[in-house]
Amino acid sequence: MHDLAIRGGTAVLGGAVVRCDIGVTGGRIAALGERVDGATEIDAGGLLVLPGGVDTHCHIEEPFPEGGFQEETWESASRSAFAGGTTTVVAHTPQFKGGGLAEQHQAARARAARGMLDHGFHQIIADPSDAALAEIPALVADGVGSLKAFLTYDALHLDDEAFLRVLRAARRHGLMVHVHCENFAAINLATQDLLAAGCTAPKYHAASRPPVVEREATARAIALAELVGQPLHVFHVSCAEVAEEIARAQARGLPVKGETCPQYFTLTAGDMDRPGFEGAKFMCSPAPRTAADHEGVWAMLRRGVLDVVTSDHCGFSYEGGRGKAKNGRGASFDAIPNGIPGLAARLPLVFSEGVSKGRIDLPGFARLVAENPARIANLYPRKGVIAVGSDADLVLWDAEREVTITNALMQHAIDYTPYEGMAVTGWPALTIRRGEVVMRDGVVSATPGSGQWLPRAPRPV
Ligand code: DUC
Ligand code: ZN
Ligand code: ZN
Repeated sequence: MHDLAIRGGTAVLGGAVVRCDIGVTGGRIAALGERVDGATEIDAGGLLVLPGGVDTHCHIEEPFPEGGFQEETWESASRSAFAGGTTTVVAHTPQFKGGGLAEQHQAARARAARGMLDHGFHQIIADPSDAALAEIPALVADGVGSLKAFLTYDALHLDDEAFLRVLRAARRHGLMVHVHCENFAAINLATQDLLAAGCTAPKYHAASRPPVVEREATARAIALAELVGQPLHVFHVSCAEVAEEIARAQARGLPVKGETCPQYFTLTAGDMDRPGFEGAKFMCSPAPRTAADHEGVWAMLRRGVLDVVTSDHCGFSYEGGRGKAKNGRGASFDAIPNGIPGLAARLPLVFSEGVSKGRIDLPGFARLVAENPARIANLYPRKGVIAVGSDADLVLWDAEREVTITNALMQHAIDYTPYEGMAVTGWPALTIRRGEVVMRDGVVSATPGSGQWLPRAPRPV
């Protein structure tokens, strides 16, 4: 007799789709079989049973260099994640130029401990001074398994020497490097030209950073990682032209992988050309591309060149002092915060555009949103899979349910969703985190403070 039995569902496990009961004891999957009994039983008849979503690219309650924090707190992000079937996230700890790592790391852990999501952190390195790099062993001992490098953004960007220092440090300590690839100088020059020509509206965000800006930085990041012998994970690949650089590296046998996000197969640069200031709601970097690029992204997902879909959840409300219009509704595109919320929408969008439209199969879906992110974050097999011994993180999924996305359904702290009005087929009915029902029919019930820190082991060096 298990603590919990999930009975009569159709589970996606072991690369197959099988009728199977699941027994949960002590928060872990303890049995998979035809007939499993539990002190509590959940009827999953007519539903799919999927591994809980693992979102390895989120920005939650991050502090800004100028002071203050992002609006999305760990508690609101947890609600949003559970509403959308995600149970584990890896978020970011900042480093400010001239600043250290340990204090920020401990503060980020304290904030995350107030939420309900199981979580880890990527440590952003914005200033790889000797002093900062000397702090890495203590972070590794505490379970930080990865570094994050930005090749653009004023406050964060690394030049080649600085990026090489990050790659070398990661190699020394067995850490993964995740990288935001866009050419900083090219964006700066294009932005100056656009502003001088009076082109200030949100839609010019896309013009300031076309695909070649992303492709060049991706090729450069790969080459520098090859030089150092360091595995690399390219974040938020926006189109096939960029993914081709990853494919070429993979064909040469290099340990380079790539992720994409739902915005790159649902939104376009045209969304930033909506009337007035509305386009700001769709501004993220890299910029959304074209409808044709959506198909290119799917082709790269099917080829396995890109094998992870995360949200890059980074919410800024439309209204308010920390939001998109913080510099006014007439602000030029370079003065509008970059980022869109997507934690809750991720699984429904990948399922609907992927499985419901016949682009990928169910095991492929589970790999993209759960197993592969867990693998790249070194959380597998504790997370990302339905298997005996794994944490009982599960989503009971109604594959037939048709839903029109609204902001209220997202349950985040942000006052809009870029996916408002989109129709999806497939929706989470119930989310289970470590054996506890944390969302049923849209009602989130987890207790704040119940999320667990997930220490991530370094890879052997
Ligand atoms: N781009 C990023 O690189 N990070 C957060 C949000 C965004 O749009
Ligand atoms: Zn980024
Ligand atoms: Zn990001």
